[in-house]
Amino acid sequence: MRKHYPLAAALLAASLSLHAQTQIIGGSTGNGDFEAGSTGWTLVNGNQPNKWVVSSGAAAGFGGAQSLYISSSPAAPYQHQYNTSARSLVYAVIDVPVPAGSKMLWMTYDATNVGEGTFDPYNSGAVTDGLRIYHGPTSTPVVAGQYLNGFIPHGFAAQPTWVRKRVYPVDVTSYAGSSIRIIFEWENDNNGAGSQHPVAIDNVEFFTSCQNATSASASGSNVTTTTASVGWNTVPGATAYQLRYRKVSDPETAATWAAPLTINGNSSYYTVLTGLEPGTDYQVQVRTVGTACNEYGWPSTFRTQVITATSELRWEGATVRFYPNPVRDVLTVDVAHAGAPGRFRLALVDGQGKTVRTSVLRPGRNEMAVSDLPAGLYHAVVYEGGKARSVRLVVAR
Ligand SMILES: [Ca+2]
Ligand SMILES: [Ca+2]
Repeated sequence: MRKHYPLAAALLAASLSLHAQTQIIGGSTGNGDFEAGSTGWTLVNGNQPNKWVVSSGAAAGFGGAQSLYISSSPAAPYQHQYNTSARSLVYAVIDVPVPAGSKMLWMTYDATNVGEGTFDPYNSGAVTDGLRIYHGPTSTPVVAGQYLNGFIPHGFAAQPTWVRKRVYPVDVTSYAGSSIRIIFEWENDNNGAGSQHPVAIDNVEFFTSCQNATSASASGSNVTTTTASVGWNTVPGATAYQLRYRKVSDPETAATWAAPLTINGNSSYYTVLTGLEPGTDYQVQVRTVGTACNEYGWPSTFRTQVITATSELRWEGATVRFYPNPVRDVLTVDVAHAGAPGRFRLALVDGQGKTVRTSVLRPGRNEMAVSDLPAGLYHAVVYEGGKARSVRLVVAR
């Protein structure tokens, strides 16, 4: 039985500037955008019925003319669909050079996958038709139809639209000066269940940094609607720390990103950002001054709290909370109840009565991307057996 230690993901816009992190692969460099076909990648498909291909047929939303995706088509044109009754286990592999002196490596990529199952950070086996990502030495054997062992996976399903993903950093100290193998795994079972489309990936970017302990972060009570207390670990020999931040949606020319804050003193370990926008995703990075390595550490993201109201449904011992309302990009649905998983189903219905989203609600936190929906009034309808309750939800642009 494989043991999975999944990694969390968040939005990230890639960046490259003087003394920034080092971008190893991205855009046409290393064919991270798949515009040069599968050059630089090894597709390990064997005789599996659902295969990795690099072609032009993926669901709209990828960059350029091609992306990497799963297809059951035996020959071109490759449809972006899979055979849900034929088990497949296939890999797309890239060996990434790691510069000497590197300590951390992280990856960002665009992806979409409906498949089957919902990624569960505590049980990644819940993804029955989905993507997982592994890393290991370049000697790692990769064989279609055979499981990998012992590597750290990250993966997901149930994402119908393209989103930017970020994989938490990997300690690459032992790979510095050589290469690390990154492995994208697609697996589907043969239960006949699963929804089109399967996974597609584009715009893969890898970054490294010689920084290790200086990753900045802010979370929980350290973040309010307009402020964030950002902390980091101190580094021996540093005379100061520089911190830059921006809204994830901001360009790299944003003033708070182009001109970092300087916090003097070796023992400084936090600063408070003010004037932030409520309900907004921010990205933050920190680096040292006065040390041999002055690259930024791996970036983290945080979301300021929302001011807008929470809408809530309550009945028979259960609470279903929707927020923010109005919502722009991602609707969060928190479910508290003592019933079985999958007790509730959610449908999002537009003003014309058309169902535009459906989902099975898990106990705990659920997220639904709504950034592609037109602005307007919707009803979030929660079903339990034959019963339904709804709240009014505003999608704002
Ligand atoms: Ca592309
Ligand atoms: Ca399935």
